[in-house]
Amino acid sequence: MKVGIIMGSKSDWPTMQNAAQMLEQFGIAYETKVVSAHRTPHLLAQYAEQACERGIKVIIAGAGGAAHLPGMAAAFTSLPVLGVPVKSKALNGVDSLLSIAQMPKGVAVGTLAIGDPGAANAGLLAAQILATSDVELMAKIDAFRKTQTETVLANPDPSED
Ligand code: RP5
Repeated sequence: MKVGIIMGSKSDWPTMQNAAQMLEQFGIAYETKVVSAHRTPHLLAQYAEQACERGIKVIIAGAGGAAHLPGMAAAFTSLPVLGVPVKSKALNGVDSLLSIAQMPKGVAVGTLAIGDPGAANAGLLAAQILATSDVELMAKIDAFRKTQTETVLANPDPSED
């Protein structure tokens, strides 16, 4: 497994599956697991501490509300941690975003956008990180971006299907 996708609750999966789909698109091996900073704190410590020796290169961590999972995962490992703020019912994910983004100096979390686009981009960014030491993967990402650009340029009229 190259990427570990963790999330605070099973209820985060509809959002976090966007990260998994992006990794699948590039043929990157990943694992998924519910790991909660608050409900299973010892499991979180164990997961993050063992991730590097298990061969994980990047951790994607999604959580909503008082979203401490990405920051606490980053506290237990030197691997890059990408945080996805999951949309919360009460505050639409602004609480999640601020909880993840405002890390103190010295412990880094790469914070993505709230919800589905953020999860998809976490998968894409994880792929880009892995591609820095994988020429074939970099070529796949270049091709993905080229297709995306060509699709936009080929469909300039917004009123057409
Ligand atoms: C967070 O609390 C989880 O990441 C989730 O986004 C939120 C709600 O969890 P559930 O009550 O749905 O399990 O820890």
